[in-house]
Amino acid sequence: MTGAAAVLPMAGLLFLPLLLLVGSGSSGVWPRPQLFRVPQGGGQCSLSPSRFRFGYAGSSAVGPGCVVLDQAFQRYRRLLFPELTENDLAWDSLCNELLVTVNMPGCDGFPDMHSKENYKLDISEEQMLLTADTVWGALRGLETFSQLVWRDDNGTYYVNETDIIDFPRFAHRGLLLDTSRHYLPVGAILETLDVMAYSKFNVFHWHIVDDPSFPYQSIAFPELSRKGAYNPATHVYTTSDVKMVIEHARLRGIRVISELDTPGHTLSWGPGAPGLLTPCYTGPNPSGSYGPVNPILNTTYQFMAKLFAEVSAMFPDFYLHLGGDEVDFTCWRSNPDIQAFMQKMGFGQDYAQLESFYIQRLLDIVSAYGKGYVVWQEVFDNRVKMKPDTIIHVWKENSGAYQKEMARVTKAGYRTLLSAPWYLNHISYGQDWLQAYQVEPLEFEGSPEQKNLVIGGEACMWGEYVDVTNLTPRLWPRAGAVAERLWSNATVRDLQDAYGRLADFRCKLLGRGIQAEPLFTGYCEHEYR
Ligand code: CP6
Repeated sequence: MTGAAAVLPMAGLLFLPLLLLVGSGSSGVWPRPQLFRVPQGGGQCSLSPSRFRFGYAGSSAVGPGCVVLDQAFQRYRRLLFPELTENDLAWDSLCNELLVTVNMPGCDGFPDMHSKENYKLDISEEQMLLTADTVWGALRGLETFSQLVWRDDNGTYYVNETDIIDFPRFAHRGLLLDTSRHYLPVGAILETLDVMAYSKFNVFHWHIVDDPSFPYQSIAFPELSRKGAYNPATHVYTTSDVKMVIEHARLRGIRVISELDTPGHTLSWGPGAPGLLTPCYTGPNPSGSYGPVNPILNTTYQFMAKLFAEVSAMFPDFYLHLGGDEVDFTCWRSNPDIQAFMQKMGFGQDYAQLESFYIQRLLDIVSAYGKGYVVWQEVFDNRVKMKPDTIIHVWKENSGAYQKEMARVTKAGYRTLLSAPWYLNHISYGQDWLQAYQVEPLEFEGSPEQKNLVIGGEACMWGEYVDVTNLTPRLWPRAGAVAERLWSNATVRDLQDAYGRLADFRCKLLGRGIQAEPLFTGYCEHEYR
């Protein structure tokens, strides 16, 4: 038996009567490349850990000194040969060098929505070549290469003869972490970015603040975290923490999109920003509790302008996520000043119009800083006037209605991101990765032009029941199911094949020190701690 358990009886646990066979560990790449050719009777070639090198090809537009690749070479050497010691036997082999060619110059920038991530791997006994248009594509190719290398029972490393041409199906392949319901130490975020790179995710959506706590340490408004963080000394993200996360992500070809969700989900802002939130009323008197951001005050917009100026400069990505979800109108409704404003504006009893009034002003503020924005679907549902390049994030999962929402959003000409079927915080007994895997993001009624507006999706890890103790096993390997759906060809849907490769990917994660949970019964060739 090789790899994970060889045979998997699924009796009773699944609606699918599958008998799953795990392929040889060496052919498993997760997510599956677009074009993957293993020649008939193809050979295999040995690698000497102490001799092995990554090198820049002479024709490459980037070379030594390119930090993104120099550091990636070091990381992948360690991942490939974790037990490398000075005494390792060295031997000559033509597979002791992977030559990398990058066609376009540039190592210092940030990946963006339009970055090309395509690459080509030619592995034969004559040569090993990785070619990519950009350093970001080269990173994807290095990851694939690292998954092609395997070890026999004697501990010798091999790579099989292979041709791979690969590129992502969707440009935006995101993972949301919620650092408000529970604080996540920076180390846990950095580890998550590592595993995102292993599975070719390219967007970290940082839902950094919310009702329960405000861990973002603002320079302009330090009171926000001083009064709103769980612990203002320890449970905060300082500017240097944020910069560290952004650089760690950049070196892995991952964009960081921050979300400061307003006008709802802002209770933790209240103590540090007096006057920002709406006072709720019981009858004629303030009740002492607070609701969403107060949208009728000029001071609110002055505050937002200053805060978002800071956030726009802090996070280099073109896009900010502005939230806009789940605004509870009860408090607004109870407040006499808000009622009077509604009358004055002619909004009647339609509080969605008040929400739109707020969001439109916020969008104008952020646009003036030269940023684009992503918003949750309610902003579209409530007919807020938006720039045509706004991205609508579909999250409501009620009874399969998300397909209808995708149709409506794209029919209106907006680009869209899908998260509704991908809540990793939801768990159930059994193999719930299968549901996430079987989603087809383009399965809704619409023209080809509409389908083109689906730029990808995000797996979400909402934090109500998740902190650093259970984050990693709850994320991995389940998030991998979403990663493959967003990277690989739409035709890659074979559950039997996916099971084998995902179980194998999980074993590779254990080998890399990541506490990924098992899919089902079985074992890994090397049991790791
Ligand atoms: N927090 C915020 C949440 C959710 C949303 N926004 C959420 C609600 C219900 C489900 C999943 C997530 N926890 N700020 C909605 C986008 Cl099922």
